[in-house]
Amino acid sequence: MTTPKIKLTYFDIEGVAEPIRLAFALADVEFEDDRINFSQWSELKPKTPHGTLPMMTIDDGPAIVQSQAMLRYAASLDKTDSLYPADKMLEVEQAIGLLGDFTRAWQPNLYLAMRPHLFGYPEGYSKTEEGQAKIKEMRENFVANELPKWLGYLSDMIDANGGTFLCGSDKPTIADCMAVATIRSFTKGHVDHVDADCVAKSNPKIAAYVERFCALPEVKGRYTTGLGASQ
Ligand SMILES: N[C@@H](CCC(=O)N[C@@H](CS)C(=O)NCC(=O)O)C(=O)O
Repeated sequence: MTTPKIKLTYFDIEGVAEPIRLAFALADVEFEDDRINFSQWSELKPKTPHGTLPMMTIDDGPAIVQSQAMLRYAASLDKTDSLYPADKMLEVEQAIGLLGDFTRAWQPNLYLAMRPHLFGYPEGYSKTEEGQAKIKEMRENFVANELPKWLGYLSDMIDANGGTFLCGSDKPTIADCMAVATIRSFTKGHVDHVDADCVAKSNPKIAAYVERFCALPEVKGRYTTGLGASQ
């Protein structure tokens, strides 16, 4: 089978496209990493199926959306079949489900600042004194009281599955691609009131896991900030 021509369009951030990019890197699959800026986005948004990115085309075919679909597609192109082995389906899906819960638990802390109307607050709320205090309190509370719980679930999973990656092998799966992107998003120092060392302080085993993943030859040198950047 010849490798299809793949174009992945997303913003110039890691976000929900990064697990897909990592999976392509691990599977040694070439793709066009199309990163757009926000002025390009206002023109493109109405032309996308759901008004969101990432978006993918395969052999110039119709637009495909939903990052999770693309992540599993990337795994299907892995000739070594290690990114999503059939005999690890339950482990991989459990880990991906857990990461979805973790992200959903964190999202209000992020989006209250960006989209306050979703939470019943007026536009511009995050610029007010009250809004700023609320966001600070929520994020600090999450880092102190919620983050350790989610990182603990992940490190328990790694421990129960042999101590290297989430799903029990010396090779990463798409669950690890998603986990590393999710965890790294807390460690780049770009979110107000979230210290870049919060993961390392809260759960050193998880910090070591991210470093281990980022030391893989296919990933090494990829990052300049956050956990894994020293690899
Ligand atoms: N469930 C979708 C979520 C897509 C999504 O919400 N994308 C955001 C960026 S992470 C977006 O396009 N935001 C820009 C906008 O809504 O205008 C996926 O995983 O692909």
